[in-house]
Amino acid sequence: MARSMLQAVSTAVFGLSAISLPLANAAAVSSTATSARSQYTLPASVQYAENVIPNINDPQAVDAQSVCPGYKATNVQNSTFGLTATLSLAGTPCNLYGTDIDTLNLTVQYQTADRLSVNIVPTYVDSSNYTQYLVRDSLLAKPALDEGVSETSKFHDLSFSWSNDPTFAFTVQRRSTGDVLFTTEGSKLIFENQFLEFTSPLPDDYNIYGLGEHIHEFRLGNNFTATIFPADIANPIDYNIYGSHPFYLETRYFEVDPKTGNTSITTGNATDPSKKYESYSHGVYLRNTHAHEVLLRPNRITWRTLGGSIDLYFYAGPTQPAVTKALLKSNDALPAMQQYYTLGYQQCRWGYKGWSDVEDVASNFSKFEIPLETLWVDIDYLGQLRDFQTDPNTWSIEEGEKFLSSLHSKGQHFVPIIDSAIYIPNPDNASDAYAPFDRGNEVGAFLKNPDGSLYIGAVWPGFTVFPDWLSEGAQTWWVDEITAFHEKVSFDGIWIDMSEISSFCAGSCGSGNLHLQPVHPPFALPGEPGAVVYDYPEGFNITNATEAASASSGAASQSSAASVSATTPASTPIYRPTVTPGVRDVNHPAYVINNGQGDIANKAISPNATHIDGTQEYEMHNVWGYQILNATHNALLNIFPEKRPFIIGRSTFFGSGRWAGHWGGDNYSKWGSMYMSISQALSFSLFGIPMFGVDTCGFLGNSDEELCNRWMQLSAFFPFYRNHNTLSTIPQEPYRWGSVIESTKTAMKIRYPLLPYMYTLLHLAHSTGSTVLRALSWEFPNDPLLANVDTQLLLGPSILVIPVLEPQVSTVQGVFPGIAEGEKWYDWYTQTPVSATAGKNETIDAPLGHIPVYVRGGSVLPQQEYALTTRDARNTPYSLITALSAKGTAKGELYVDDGESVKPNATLFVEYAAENNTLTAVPQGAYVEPQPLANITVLGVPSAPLAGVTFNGVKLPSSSVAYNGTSHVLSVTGLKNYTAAGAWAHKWTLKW
Ligand code: MIG
Repeated sequence: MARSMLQAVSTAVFGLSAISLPLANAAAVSSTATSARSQYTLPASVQYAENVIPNINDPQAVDAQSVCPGYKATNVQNSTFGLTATLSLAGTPCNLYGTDIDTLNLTVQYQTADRLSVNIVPTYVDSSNYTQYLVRDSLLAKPALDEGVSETSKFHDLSFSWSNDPTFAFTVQRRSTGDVLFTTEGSKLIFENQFLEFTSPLPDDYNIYGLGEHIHEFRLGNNFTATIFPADIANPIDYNIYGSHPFYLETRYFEVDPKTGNTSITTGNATDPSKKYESYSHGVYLRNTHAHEVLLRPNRITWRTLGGSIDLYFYAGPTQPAVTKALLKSNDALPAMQQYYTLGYQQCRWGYKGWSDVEDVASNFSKFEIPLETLWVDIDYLGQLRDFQTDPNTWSIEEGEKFLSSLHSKGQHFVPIIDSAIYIPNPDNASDAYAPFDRGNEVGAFLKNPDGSLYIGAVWPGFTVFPDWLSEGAQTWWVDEITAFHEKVSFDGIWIDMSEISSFCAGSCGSGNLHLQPVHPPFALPGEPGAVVYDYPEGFNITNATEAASASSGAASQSSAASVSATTPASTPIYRPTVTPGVRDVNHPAYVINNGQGDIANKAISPNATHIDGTQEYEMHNVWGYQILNATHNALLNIFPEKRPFIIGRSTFFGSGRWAGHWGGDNYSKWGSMYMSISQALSFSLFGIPMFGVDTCGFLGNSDEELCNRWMQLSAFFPFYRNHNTLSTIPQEPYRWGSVIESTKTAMKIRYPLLPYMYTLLHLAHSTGSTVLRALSWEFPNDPLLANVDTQLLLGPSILVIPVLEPQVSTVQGVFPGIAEGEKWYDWYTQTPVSATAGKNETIDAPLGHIPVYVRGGSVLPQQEYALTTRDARNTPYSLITALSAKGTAKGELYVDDGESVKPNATLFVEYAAENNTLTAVPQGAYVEPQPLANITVLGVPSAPLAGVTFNGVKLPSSSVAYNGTSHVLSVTGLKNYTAAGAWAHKWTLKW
């Protein structure tokens, strides 16, 4: 019989020694306004369940392929749109990591011309022996069969075949190339109640991207285990972090025979400049909410889940944009349209102590004339760290009201954090009342233990309960609480944290212990004794030798002193769970995933926490963060029915983008974190969450001038642009260092003018599934050399950024994609073409304060002027940059609306096209944009326009036209008079 986790934990932590719970040392007690007595600190051991060894690292782990029987298909029925069959266990059950399920239903559907689904579920899904959770369609959209498509498979680019020799296997092929995309041929299908496995060979050096959420290079490589299980953990390389995105994009490069046009597959990066290549991309999505992991090994991919079903979708592409668009559309996962203001600069930190602190921050931004759009506050503002109440002393409602109305009047915005866990008051202390808990509890809003009692974990405020999003009560309660809170604090958006869902103790550690409330977390907070932050970025020892020396001696003496911080006791024996056939043990699944936190109950609520419908966190953990974003979206719509909700959430699932954006979580003030931010952003482009950014200048550890200088510039090209910092570290707002003020303005003088372009990209992402930040390999799919590039990025199709990602350098290496095919790149600053060699890493000048940015020839970029808020920027005239391709052509587009409405009553879409020395703008739509057009700059004009320049047939005065014969830049100014009704009120033509 499995050990009860609840019991194991409470024995370990409180059991017989409950009375000897350590009293917190006075300094380690966080300030709690009303607590007269000393606060209890939870013991460190409370954080850990078992000491486990992940299967992938366990020499004793048995390979399911070697002992399990596989299945045989019978009763195969070809249907109009695919086939169905029964799969029966082909031998004695192996019961290796669960109980083998003897009969399965297979359903294959050619759902659309470019999508194939393979679905395998137990025949008796509801049998009490085989509790096998199938994802509800009401929870997560399910791609549907499009009956409008041809009934025969011959028009589909994907083909499905199967065999029974020696056991059931299936193969998905790309018909147009004959390429096998996925095949389980030669392996067995393993389908147990707590373990599923299917595996396919892959080409040499395959190129796979996605499978989030991890901190890893963009191209995942061929020796990586992508564990998919949300964890509250600072950004460890290669381990699972906050979100779940069980999707991958695979790109295969083929060599094209110049004579025959035939293709043959090549390996990832093998290129020969004399040869031509082309690529095909496809996507694979597993719709499964269980903990799982995907093993990327040389020439093989293996999926393992801890339950559920095989609900697989293959997307034919054959390009990345085609895969992403089809994926997002078919899963109802097109990203939310954001309000315009959310593209402005955002400032946050953990450690603003009151309204007066944030007032100071706001006034410093205006004093130094740095754009500030949105101020964020962290848990500091929460009264006793409890949601929906503010600290009455330094964060009074009255003072907040005054401050926020003045902030709003300046066109600025405010976003507070809301934590996922809800404080549960001390029943023995009448003054500890907490009404949000009572109201939620009354309507059954919280998760339970299997015995029906409340599941009580611990987070910031002390012991807490956790919303059960499957209960109707939780949904309405959450909306009501947020709505009521907005009446006190008029926020503009919401930041959702700790939604993995995190808990600082394993098991329901608060059960029976509420009299100790409020309790301190079982570890020291940053800055508390033993956790003083002495860390600085690499290079700090060179730029700030004296401070670096004193920090390192501080660090040394701290680490030699007895540390308050908790670690798993090394002496705890490793626990290897075993299988009892017929028994489902959610607390100790026999297959141990490679979770960065160890046991799946560590730093998270336990798998046996139970929902209203009987499902448990075991099968729902991966979507807790997805559900809170849905509920929060509903709350914001309740408050602002007409406005697009602005939410940034920490834990996401594939599809969360329809409600929220995401930030990269607890990164480090280190150069490596800045580098990884590019891969993170590109991955989230694939997951349909373009509203992405990371904690600029770094969250954990102290930042420094050089790192912050470079990072403020890089993040300026990410849709979500926020600087955030942990408690007790040195301040890192951009105005803290002279050179950072300058570099920030330099970058913002590119970002703010480009906001119309960025907003258009977001709109296109929202309406079509295209991406905002792009990998070079997506825009230039025929160059295998780009498959790995994650040190550069593209903002839309037209802006190339090559950032410096290391300290103490004044140059950066970068490649200019497409040169071999005649692509032209213009330096943003000089507006002149770059001379670059195809496939070569060029050395580019990049002294501190300069971020290399390039415009792609063939682009028309709509711009407005730089201003300190987006409101002011939107009230400035437009201009256009037209960067001509080598052929003298260019195109571009602009989307405009009121910037906030859920359903704008009018929109405007402008298309630009240039050829033969003529640029036209063709508007469509009823939205009235009053701003005129001031200037047009054309880059790459070979010779002076001798016949002059005309605008709509009217010859412009020579004072309006300047041509530079050296730079080949044509500047047309003074157009306001011709466009007084608005830049895009009518179609117009410029000829030169
Ligand atoms: O574990 O609210 O990722 O951005 O500053 C710390 C305090 C809890 C984690 C978030 C971080 C935030 C911090 N929170």
